[in-house]
Amino acid sequence: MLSLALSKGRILDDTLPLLAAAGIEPVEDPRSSRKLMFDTTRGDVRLIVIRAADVPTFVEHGAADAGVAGKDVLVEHGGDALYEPLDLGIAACRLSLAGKPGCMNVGRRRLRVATKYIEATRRYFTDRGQQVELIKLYGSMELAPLVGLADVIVDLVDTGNTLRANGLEELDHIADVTSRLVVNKASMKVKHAPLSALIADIERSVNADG
Ligand code: PRT
Ligand code: MG
Repeated sequence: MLSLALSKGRILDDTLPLLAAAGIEPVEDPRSSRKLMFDTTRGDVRLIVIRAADVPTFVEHGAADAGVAGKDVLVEHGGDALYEPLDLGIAACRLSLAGKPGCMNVGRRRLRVATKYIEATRRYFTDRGQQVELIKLYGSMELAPLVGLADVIVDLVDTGNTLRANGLEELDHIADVTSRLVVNKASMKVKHAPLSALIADIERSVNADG
């Protein structure tokens, strides 16, 4: 039995068609069910549906053999405990620095940066030799500059509509983000044949989709 961890929302929406093309369909629709575990049309593959940020943890501990997570989530999780054999090219967006016009002019004090992406943001400013004050948020980063909580934010941007709607502009493009297939290292040894076959099947779906 192989278990694959996915998260609700855009990752699930974009991953289900790739799995279907690989002959793996959940017997019940995880988008409408309240269940958290699903058998599939392939008897040896089971899906579990969890929070996006929890996918690396489940896979690292072997609670799932593999999973799909955004590169943003993987960078924050850190470490090298996971294999990352496949860029699925789905749920694409970019990590960007954004703020109100003129927001970078803070004189001699430190720039205050609000973000959910502490690791990526720390790396970005460290690379520039700039000392900043990091403010950890769990969502609605766009609000922070509007209410004086921060000078700038680091957040994911897709269409740019959310930034525009809040009067913010994109100041720098920090990184491109797509979702990756990640695999537990022990599973890769113990379940080598079925996991390699699953990875190859998903890779074919990704390439056919391109
Ligand atoms: O919902 P939950 O709190 O459990 O987790 P989550 O919010 O992280 O899950 P979800 O489903 O929203 O996102 C999962 C993954 O989708 C992220 O980890 C990214 O890898 C990827 N992804 C792709 C995005 C976006 N695009 C995206 N646009 N995640 C979030 N956004 C948000 C962004 O934070 C901002 O608020 O959408 C807004 C910007 O979108 P635009 O189109 O207005 O620019
Ligand atoms: Mg969400």
